[in-house]
Amino acid sequence: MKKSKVLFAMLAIIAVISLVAGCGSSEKTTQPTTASQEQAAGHEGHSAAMPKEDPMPMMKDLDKSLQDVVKQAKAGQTMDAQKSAAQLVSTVEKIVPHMMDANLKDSLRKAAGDIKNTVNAGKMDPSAIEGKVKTMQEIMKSTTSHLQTMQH
Ligand SMILES: [Cu+2]
Repeated sequence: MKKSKVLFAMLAIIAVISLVAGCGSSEKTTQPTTASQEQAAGHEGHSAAMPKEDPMPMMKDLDKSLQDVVKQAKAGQTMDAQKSAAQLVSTVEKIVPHMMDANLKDSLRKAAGDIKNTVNAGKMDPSAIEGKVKTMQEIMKSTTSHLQTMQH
């Protein structure tokens, strides 16, 4: 009888300890949430219509997709280049809602679309996309400085 009581007490203690530990860890996970909520509030400051995301990491994704397209086109990896070009266009669509310059929006969409169409048409020689890639890079530079004029 005594032994089982001791065992029960130990189990109870273990239960309490794990409960306390559980509480501690859940408190920790709530902290990043409040931090991102603050960021979202700051973002809403410049336009409530925009998605609550930072477009700067998307610009990095865009640059990576562009580099992938060039690399894969040079290597003759048609399927991969087409996938990267599709990625390029979908990233542009995520960035566009953050832009407040209609002409720049159009230029960015057109430049990405041109690259996608060229790659999809199977024109894989570097000379076919070289000029379009340069144009895209110029517009990306303008887009980055345009986005930097806003608070994100
Ligand atoms: Cu924005």
